Amino acid sequence: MLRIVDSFYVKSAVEPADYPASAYPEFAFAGRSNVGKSTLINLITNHHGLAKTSGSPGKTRLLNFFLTRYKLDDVEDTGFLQLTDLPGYGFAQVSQNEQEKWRRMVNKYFEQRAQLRGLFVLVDIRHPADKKDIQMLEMLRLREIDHCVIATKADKIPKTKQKKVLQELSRGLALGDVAIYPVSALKNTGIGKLTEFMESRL
Ligand SMILES: Nc1nc2c(ncn2[C@@H]2O[C@H](COP(=O)(O)OP(=O)(O)O)[C@@H](O)[C@H]2O)c(=O)[nH]1
Ligand SMILES: [Mg+2]
Repeated sequence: MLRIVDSFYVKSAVEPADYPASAYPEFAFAGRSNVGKSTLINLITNHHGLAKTSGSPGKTRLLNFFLTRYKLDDVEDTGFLQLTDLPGYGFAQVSQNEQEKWRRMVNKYFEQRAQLRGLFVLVDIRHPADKKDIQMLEMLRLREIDHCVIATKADKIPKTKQKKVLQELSRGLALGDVAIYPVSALKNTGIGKLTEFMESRL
């Protein structure tokens, strides 16, 4: 089992020339503003306050890079991987110009980040499939970037209804074979699926 034991904020960047130069395997988190990206990064690194949460939603318009050290308990191995908090999308009051900047920044990242091993696309378990999320998933499919979907804030939906809600979301997002996992940062449930995803792609 993969366990993150150390984590640091490295830097924020827009242009590829400013990305951290290290070539460690990298995983990125995408989703609408306020969906829970920063909270999830803090939880899987077990480092509260590592990624800034909430406060001013939509204001984080940079790629935020984190370096972590992990341990694989079963084989007593250790190594480094990087996590990237992608700028949130889908804020209504954001101008056309800002949206274009966002698109350019994320496209460059997908195009140029050679060590990118996979994406976590976060969606709020309470909301039906959303156009912006569908567009993000489309982008990943076209670029053949490995990904799974994380349904956040699972604590907001009773356990008995989750299966049905996830099926509907999967259909609405046209996921096909792509997995969707419920996670609650509040209750600390479902995190194992994220670490499994990363471990299998190191
Ligand atoms: N109930 C609940 N709230 C959550 C969960 N994850 C995040 N939140 C809340 O959602 C808000 C936005 O979270 P944040 O991580 O800043 O979202 P980001 O904009 O995607 O980085 C914060 O108020 C969090 O406390 C969760 O699993 N359950
Ligand atoms: Mg955030």
